[in-house]
Amino acid sequence: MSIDGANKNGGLSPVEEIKEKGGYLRGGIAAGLEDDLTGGVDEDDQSLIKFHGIYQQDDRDVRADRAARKLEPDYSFMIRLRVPGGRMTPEQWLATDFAAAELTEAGSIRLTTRQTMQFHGVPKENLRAVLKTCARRLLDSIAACGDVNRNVMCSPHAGLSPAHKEAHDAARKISEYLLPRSRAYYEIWLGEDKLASSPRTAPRAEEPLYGKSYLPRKFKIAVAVPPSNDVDIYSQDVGFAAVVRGGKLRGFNVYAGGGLGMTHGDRRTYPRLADALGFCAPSQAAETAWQIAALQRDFGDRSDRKQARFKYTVARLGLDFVREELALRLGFVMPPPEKIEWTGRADVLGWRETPGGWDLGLHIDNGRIGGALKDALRETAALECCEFLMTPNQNLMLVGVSEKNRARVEKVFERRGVGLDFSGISGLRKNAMACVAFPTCPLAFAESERYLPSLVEKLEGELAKHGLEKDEISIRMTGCPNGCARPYLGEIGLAGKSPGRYNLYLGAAADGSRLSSFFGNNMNEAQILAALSPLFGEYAKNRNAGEAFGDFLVRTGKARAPKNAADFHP
Ligand code: SRM
Ligand code: SF4
Repeated sequence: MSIDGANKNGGLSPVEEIKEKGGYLRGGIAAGLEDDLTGGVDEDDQSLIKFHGIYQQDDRDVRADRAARKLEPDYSFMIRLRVPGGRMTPEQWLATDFAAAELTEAGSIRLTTRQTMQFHGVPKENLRAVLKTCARRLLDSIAACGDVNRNVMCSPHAGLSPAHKEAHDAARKISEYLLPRSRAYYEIWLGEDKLASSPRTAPRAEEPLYGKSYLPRKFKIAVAVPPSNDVDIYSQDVGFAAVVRGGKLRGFNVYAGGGLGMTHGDRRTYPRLADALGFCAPSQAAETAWQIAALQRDFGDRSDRKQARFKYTVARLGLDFVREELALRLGFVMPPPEKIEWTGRADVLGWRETPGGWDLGLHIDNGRIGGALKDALRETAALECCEFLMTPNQNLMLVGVSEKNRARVEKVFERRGVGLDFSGISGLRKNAMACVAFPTCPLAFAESERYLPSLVEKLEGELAKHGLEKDEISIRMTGCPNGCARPYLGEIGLAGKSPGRYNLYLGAAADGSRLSSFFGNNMNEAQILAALSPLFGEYAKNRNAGEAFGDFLVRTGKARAPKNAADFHP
């Protein structure tokens, strides 16, 4: 089977050629770093540099003004780290805090929806320094972006039970197993000698999984530990859900073909939930992930990047084909998935006692860490009294704090004026997520991170009229339909259409097992409030006991449970 086997619709997409000619992710990146006539890098290298976890961006707030003054856009770079399962040591946290403070223009850290962090505003001349700072603490950004397997997510709390710990081990193993083998990252960023360190010359040996052209598109994997579906397992290209019996990990249910990105006005694109493929033992998880990625490598569409995600491959080939092909590659037929149950996706906020000590769940508004909060976290890290866990909800957990250290942590936060009592936060704010969007994201049509908090405040006013302040309702906003904050899995989802305007999606299941569907087109704030307020009122009056908002909307016919691509478009 050839690596470009899926190219039957005509020419390869331009990115395919860039990858093919890139010499295993090297291209002209190293030379481009030396070019001080521009703050950016060559166009082809902008594609290749992503595989190193780096995006070239420009400040969109000043783009028009600079263009009018005939200046180059205000280029800088975003670096996204690879942190499987979101776990960091205090030493690692300190390194990233230092890098953000000293080596970036933004100065802040941005936790992402896939349990890692980004640095925004890294000038070209500081890229190496940031990556070297991280490397000293065994952190890297390899494959955090690009057409490869991305950061592997895992229900964050490794210390809750032995099964949680095993799930984390599996996530780490999958991440390592599916890493690109090219030494390009070490050569370009860390100064490793090319000849000395790259004795392997045969192409397939350099990249046994990916080959010269890597995957047709990004590829995402998560490991969940039920009953929490915090990782949104059905949105992943491949999901592993831990099957735990008698406190022991028996294995994983395997899901495949999820993904959320779509394009306004293109009905061939749509969000899709992953299907259950079967069950595998813990020892089979990494190989299963590898073989599913290999299947996508061989059958994914390399001619049209809008159809290249694995979800479209699964939809095109059918689940039976995927199962049979996978069995051939794995050498065994997966037994059927086992029974598991989901209860929700939210993080536990505040202090809670666990077998490994005290945990502190911190609500972080849209994952942005700066100012006093950043200072408090740095001082806490310096105490070396806990692990730092980034959650799939853009929050942070400090875990494994002893009784004595709990008082020290509290003092740090008190001194910095950062509250630790989250009981006053509304259920909506607690379950709110926004993608980055402006000013850094080149694909944003509308604000997201900078706007959601004020919209939530207005919606809180509406909820209060009906006594719903404490009800856990999820709201997720993105600045475009790509779905980076998983909006189509929010009970209320908003996807940016143009400045100040959003498409509204409603009716997802609170446990992430059902997508929302299209509800309203190109709505401004007043229209969004006018659409949601009466629904809140009806929910307060007519819901069944314990019924979640999304379920209520679908049961009462206010929102549709989506059946096909048309349900996501106006
Ligand atoms: Fe995303 C592209 C930010 C999670 C679907 N995403 C981007 C870029 C890199 C824009 C670009 O291509 O130049 C954004 C950078 C903005 C910035 O300035 O930082 C961006 N995505 C993010 C993050 C930081 C959002 C956040 O607020 O946390 C998340 C980083 C995750 C990570 O750590 O790896 C992020 N992106 C997601 C998710 C959610 C997930 O993976 O759980 C999705 C939907 C799930 C999926 O992949 O189907 C997502 N991002 C996309 C897409 C649409 C892909 C598609 O299938 O069509 C794009 C655009 C693309 O790939 O062409 C995109
Ligand atoms: Fe950018 Fe769109 Fe992703 Fe938001 S959803 S970060 S606007 S690509």
